[in-house]
Amino acid sequence: MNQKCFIFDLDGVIVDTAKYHFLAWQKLAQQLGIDFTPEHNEQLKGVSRVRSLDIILSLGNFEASQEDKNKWLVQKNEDYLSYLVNMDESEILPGVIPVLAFLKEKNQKIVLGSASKNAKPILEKAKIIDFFDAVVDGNDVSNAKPDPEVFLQGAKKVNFPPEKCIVFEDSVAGIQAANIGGMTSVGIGDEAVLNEADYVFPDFTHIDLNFIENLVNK
Ligand code: B16
Ligand code: MG
Repeated sequence: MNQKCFIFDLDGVIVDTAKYHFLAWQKLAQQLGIDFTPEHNEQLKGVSRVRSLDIILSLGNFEASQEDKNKWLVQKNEDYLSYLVNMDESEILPGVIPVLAFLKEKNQKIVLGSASKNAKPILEKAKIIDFFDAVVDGNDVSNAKPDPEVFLQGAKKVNFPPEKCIVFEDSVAGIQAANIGGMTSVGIGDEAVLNEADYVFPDFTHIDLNFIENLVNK
């Protein structure tokens, strides 16, 4: 039986939590008098919480103590979690469930590889945690994407070599991480932005199950 390991990023691939990250960061930016737009928010996709704060502070040429930064990181996460309180399976991006169900039916390994420290509660709220054979998230890794650590840890958890892994990612850093890790990369989003990926689709509704089957048998 052909078996591969399919690794999914979370935000921007399975669910669109970027909009909630934006609202929470925007609230903090306003409080600090920093102009923070949806365009700026693009720079935060796939980036860790700590690094995201540094990017926002640099937008406003803002110097801050570590103590203040720690306080703001807690505040931002509390605000972010408050937006997730009512989250449910309706937040799953179109076309994702048929792909997960197909992979499950074909006995493929399914792994989550996300920078988010909130990944597990999000998968639970979306009622899809049972699809996953392993979850690696921001609590497990010390090196952020484009370092391949998150994906390599995921592959190791299910005992698969990188060359048998396929990564679905919406961020440039995530595609680079998959490539550096020696995995097949599938970009979800704009082809012009994700041009380093082996394959790119605008979203999962554009992914034919034959494409997935070909990856399984490659
Ligand atoms: P948290 P992903 C990333 O998730 C988000 O894209 C990024 O915007 C966020 O800052 C990061 O998770 C950390 O999230 O604050 O929940 O720990 O795309 O890697 O699934
Ligand atoms: Mg992402």
